[in-house]
Amino acid sequence: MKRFTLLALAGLLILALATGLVAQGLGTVWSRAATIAHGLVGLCFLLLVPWKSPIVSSSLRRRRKGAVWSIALAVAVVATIASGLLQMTGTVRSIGPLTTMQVHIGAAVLAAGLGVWHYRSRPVRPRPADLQRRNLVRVAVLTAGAGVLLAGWETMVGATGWPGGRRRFTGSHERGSGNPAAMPVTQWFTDKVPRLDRTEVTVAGRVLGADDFARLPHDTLEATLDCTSGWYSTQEWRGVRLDRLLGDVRGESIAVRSVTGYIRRFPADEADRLWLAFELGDAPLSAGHGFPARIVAPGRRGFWWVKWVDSIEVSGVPAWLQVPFPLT
Ligand SMILES: Nc1nc2c(c(=O)[nH]1)N[C@H]1C(S)=C(S)[C@@H](COP(=O)(O)O)O[C@H]1N2
Ligand SMILES: [Mo]
Repeated sequence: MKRFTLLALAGLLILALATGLVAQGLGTVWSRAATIAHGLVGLCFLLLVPWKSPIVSSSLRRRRKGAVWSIALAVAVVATIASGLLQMTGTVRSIGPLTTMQVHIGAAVLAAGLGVWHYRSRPVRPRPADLQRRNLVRVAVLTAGAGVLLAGWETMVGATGWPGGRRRFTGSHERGSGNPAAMPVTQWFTDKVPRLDRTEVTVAGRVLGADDFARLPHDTLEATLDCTSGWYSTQEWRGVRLDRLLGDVRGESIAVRSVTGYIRRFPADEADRLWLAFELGDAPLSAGHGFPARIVAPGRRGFWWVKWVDSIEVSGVPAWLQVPFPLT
């Protein structure tokens, strides 16, 4: 069981990161699947504690080198799982300056780094023989056990009436829907809210002003912005659909750049599903929410909803040729 436990923990760490990234990267049904898988993986860690504990005690007794880092890894894993379970309940919005989800992600990144170090200093190399029947049965039992725990936790969250019972399939909690003033203002990493007075946006090389935009057909749509920091807000947005702005899109992607330099590339064939919005809830956008214009990208996570749009350009660079998550 020792060898199985160590291999399983390494595999779980990889799976936890992969499912977490998919859950956070997508705003569609794939995020739902990944979020459930992510929960199962997290609880598998807990189920392995009884088998990992004796391994930990014996190496602590032998005073193996790097014990401090191993303890740090254990703390990071516990913090990751605890904040994940807490996020599900919706009872604690923030811990210090960070949202519960941000604590979860921060602890997970730490655990991943320490986990890689831990594995390299005590490697257990997987072998084809590890795929023996007994281990496959163990994986099945572990998964089933995690399923029972997950269902139990969900049932408890529902029964207590905690806000988590109403969370979205991405794990995000509702904030200020239908009330723009109560909707959080969030930046990805480093951007600051700029106070702009100009209303021009460069579209395919042409500088368009408020009058130009007013002449174009507008849509009012209800759309949900779902931020990876763990909240979502459904609002009424008003703006111009990108295919009406750009006409026939001849290129691979639509690059939307913010005044701040923040940039996202959308696949060219999505022009009829993206909006350049000027209004939120019947009023011009506030500075915080992207004045004069921002992207509304239904079904895409919040970090795609570029604020303070400076330019929209069709480009020959494919949309997949960009980091999946912005770096600044
Ligand atoms: N230019 C720019 N646009 C941005 C961001 C940013 O940091 N810079 N953050 C994104 C993220 S992570 C989210 S969740 C939404 C938040 O929109 P809001 O502040 O209107 O709620 O804006 C997105 N647009
Ligand atoms: Mo976000």
